Amino acid sequence: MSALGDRIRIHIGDITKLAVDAIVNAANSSLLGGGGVDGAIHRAAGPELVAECRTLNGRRTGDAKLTKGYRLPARYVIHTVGPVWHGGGKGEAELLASCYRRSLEIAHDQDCRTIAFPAISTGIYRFPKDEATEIAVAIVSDFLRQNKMPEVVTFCCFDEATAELYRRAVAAIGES
Ligand code: AR6
Repeated sequence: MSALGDRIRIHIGDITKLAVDAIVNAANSSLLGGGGVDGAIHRAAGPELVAECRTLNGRRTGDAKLTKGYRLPARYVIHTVGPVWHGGGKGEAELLASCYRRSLEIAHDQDCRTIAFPAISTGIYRFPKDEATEIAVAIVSDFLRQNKMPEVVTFCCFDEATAELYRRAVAAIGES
């Protein structure tokens, strides 16, 4: 199997454009769409996506659920519900870690080779970006060490400043 560093990629851009097996959506507990990356994914996937989401009856924070990708280049969407940041004392870090873990478990069970994550909870839900990045990189690298699939995980960053946080966090696991 290739080295851990070769299995983690950092991309700057719009996650709805990525032709990977699965993209992860930073959804809310209704799973019926919203703003931010969620809105972009629903617009790009078309109305069939919300129709399938209506059959799912929502999800709890920290959990995730798979749907098809419809008009997206990605085959699947894994909808996960990140925590709203309330200052850090309400289990936010563990709930965010659970979003990454559950999404990876679903991708693994679905034999996805490639998966892309947005920076879950760091927009409308206000999770501090540096701490969120460390959690994302730690959970993904642990999972990749223990599993062959997914082969490659892409962190899809919407701006250069976020990408720089990911570069530093990925470099730090290489040193540990
Ligand atoms: N591609 C990649 N990243 C994106 C894109 C995109 N097209 N659009 C935004 N981002 P957010 P949250 C980045 O607010 O904080 C929705 O209403 C963005 O810069 O989308 O988890 C849901 O329905 C930020 O870094 O998600 C929920 O109610 C990151 O994606 C709520 O927002 C996440 O920002 C979830 O809030």
